[in-house]
Amino acid sequence: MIPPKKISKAGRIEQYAMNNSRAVLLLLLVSGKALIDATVINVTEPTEWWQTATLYQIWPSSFKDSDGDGIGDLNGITSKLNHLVDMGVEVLWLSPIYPSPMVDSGYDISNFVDIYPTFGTLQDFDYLLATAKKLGLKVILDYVPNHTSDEHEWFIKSKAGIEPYTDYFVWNKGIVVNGTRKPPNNWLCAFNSGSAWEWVEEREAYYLHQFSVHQVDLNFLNPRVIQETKDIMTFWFDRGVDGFRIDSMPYPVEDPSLPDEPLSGLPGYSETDYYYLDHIYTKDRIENYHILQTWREHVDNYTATVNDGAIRIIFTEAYANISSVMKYYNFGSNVPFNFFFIKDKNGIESATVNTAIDVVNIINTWMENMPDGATANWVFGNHDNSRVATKYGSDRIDGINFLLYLLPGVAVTYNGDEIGMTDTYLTWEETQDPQACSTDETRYQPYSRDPERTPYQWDNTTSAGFSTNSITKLPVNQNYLTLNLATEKEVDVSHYKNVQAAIKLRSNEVIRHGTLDAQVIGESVVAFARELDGHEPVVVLINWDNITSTCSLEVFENIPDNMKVLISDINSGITVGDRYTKTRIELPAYAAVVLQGITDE
Ligand SMILES: *[C@@H]1O[C@H](CO)[C@@H](O)[C@H](O)[C@H]1NC(C)=O
Ligand SMILES: *[C@@H]1O[C@H](CO)[C@@H](O)[C@H](O)[C@H]1NC(C)=O
Ligand SMILES: *[C@@H]1O[C@H](CO)[C@@H](O)[C@H](O)[C@H]1NC(C)=O
Ligand SMILES: *[C@@H]1O[C@H](CO)[C@@H](O)[C@H](O)[C@H]1NC(C)=O
Ligand SMILES: *[C@@H]1O[C@H](CO)[C@@H](O)[C@H](O)[C@H]1NC(C)=O
Ligand SMILES: *[C@@H]1O[C@H](CO)[C@@H](O)[C@H](O)[C@H]1NC(C)=O
Ligand SMILES: *[C@@H]1O[C@H](CO)[C@@H](O)[C@H](O)[C@H]1NC(C)=O
Ligand SMILES: [Ca+2]
Ligand SMILES: [Ca+2]
Repeated sequence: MIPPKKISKAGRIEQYAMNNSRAVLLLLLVSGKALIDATVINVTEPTEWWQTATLYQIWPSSFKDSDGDGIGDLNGITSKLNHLVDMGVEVLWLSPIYPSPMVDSGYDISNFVDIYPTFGTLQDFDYLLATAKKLGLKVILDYVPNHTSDEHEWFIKSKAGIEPYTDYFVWNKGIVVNGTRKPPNNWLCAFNSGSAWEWVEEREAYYLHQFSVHQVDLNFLNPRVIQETKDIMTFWFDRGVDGFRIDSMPYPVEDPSLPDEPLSGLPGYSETDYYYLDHIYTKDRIENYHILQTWREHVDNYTATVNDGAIRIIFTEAYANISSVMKYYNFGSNVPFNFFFIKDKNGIESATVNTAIDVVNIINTWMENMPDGATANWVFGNHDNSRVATKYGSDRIDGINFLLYLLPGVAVTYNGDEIGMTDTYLTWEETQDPQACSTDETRYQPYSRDPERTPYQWDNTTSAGFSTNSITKLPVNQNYLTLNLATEKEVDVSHYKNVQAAIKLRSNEVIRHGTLDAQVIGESVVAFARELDGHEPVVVLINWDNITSTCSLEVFENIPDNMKVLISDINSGITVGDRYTKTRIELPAYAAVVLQGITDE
């Protein structure tokens, strides 16, 4: 879950068309942007499995359809778990699989302890889990705590005033002004449709919904609600999951005194638009961190009770500023997702990633703000944002994957990005995302998340091998005949083979815990060195711009004079095994390479 998109879905390829380094320099001077001081950053030696994990996000309705109804399902996922093993990933993260009226793609849950029938049954889930364990994969579920579907039994009973559900949600009688009843304050819901309060005649009160009117906010000040959330986690741990990715951490708790929120002053928003207000009483509240801490304690208590030596993890999602995000580390999140390659510093606008300097700044800002000993992580795409190939351009796919897999810490991949899948164009009639459907034919595109949610492209057969049905829930991208996994496995060089090679390199001690030194070198080359005493260093170079760039590795300490190519971007013309002297490396436009030092010979 993500706050609604702002007016434009900026950050797409046109933003990156800057192909003249002079223009870049000029732009930098004008905007006053500068490179954060480069320093060599120490990386703590990992002691637990998750600290170097590769996390693979599966969007269940579009991964693999096992029964030909055109919709992905659990048995389909199970049948394709070998793909994760082949790729080299270690952890599977499933986006919501729970029963839901599907008002918001399953993020509106009507039962937290069952499976959406279209996806399968609890038995199918157990089989998926058992198969995953056999293959050595860990499994993480999405957990969506802040609200329930308005069809959830708790809400139905709460509306009717049946105990103990009466106070499971945030109810308020509102205020009467000149004989007319009004909501208690000016809070707006995030779907740009006005008030966050909805009147229920049966209960003679308003309920709070920070998102759609069908997503009812739970009352986290009620200890019973907290207990319910713990019981839900226990239910899935008992079945064998390894942890949770908790959705939208900034939203569970609001200020209980319900004060009006101030105007944001942002231009271009009408009174009913979410960004018309500054959400100081409904987002990023300190109480959310305390709830996270309770969940952490619950998870650790569970582990202590079953005493099986397993390590259970909590990853958290929060689009917020860097200090708010970093704080989740201190309150029990193993890894708060790093979205700064996706969203800007406030977590609202698209990230600015125009230049090599932007890239290096995002890396160093994260590393330098992390608490001591914490584990970094990198995210370039997900179900809420444009695909990497579309956002960064197809010329940069391999370079982005080198960043993702060879920077220290956890790498998070969204299914399909490993083969360079692109956003799919959908007509207004084909569009299903409620965030887009609530707009109109003339402006739905920037709001729609369907383009990044179309079926996985397995091969060149019917529906890209996703389904035996030629009609699928979301349409298959027409480029599947050439862009698919089978083809990428068959040819000698492909994005997929490079991903496999990069993931393989993660078991090298240098990548596991070598130091990190990230800098811009040459005209516009994103460069980072990973070094560890007693091991050959690894250097990654990504020419960010559309010009040939010549660079030298002398800025890095202790790099040997000669380097060889371990992995090279498929369009670069550079061959694996090629050698370079460190003082002069010429990189074609957009080329990306992974180099390793050669000291003997
Ligand atoms: C990194 O570790 C080295 C060796 O332990 C130490 O000398 C150096 O001060 C550390 N650097 C930072 C930035 O902590
Ligand atoms: C209440 O109604 C009176 C008379 O119509 C009007 O002058 C006043 O502004 C109203 N107050 C509010 C708070 O709307
Ligand atoms: C609350 O619901 C909205 C809408 O689904 C979501 O975006 C937000 O992140 C949710 N918060 C939590 C904590 O689940
Ligand atoms: C964890 O267990 C301890 C000791 O049994 C207990 O005091 C504490 O309340 C538990 N915490 C949670 C979040 O359940
Ligand atoms: C980050 O967000 C928090 C919570 O909204 C706010 O209190 C803090 O001032 C912000 N920090 C910065 C540096 O903008
Ligand atoms: C379809 O894929 C197979 C295997 O990947 C390949 O051998 C065949 O040539 C492809 N056919 C077409 C029409 O692209
Ligand atoms: C890169 O530059 C070449 C030659 O100037 C041009 O043909 C090509 O379209 C450019 N590519 C991009 C992605 O801007
Ligand atoms: Ca199906
Ligand atoms: Ca809430």
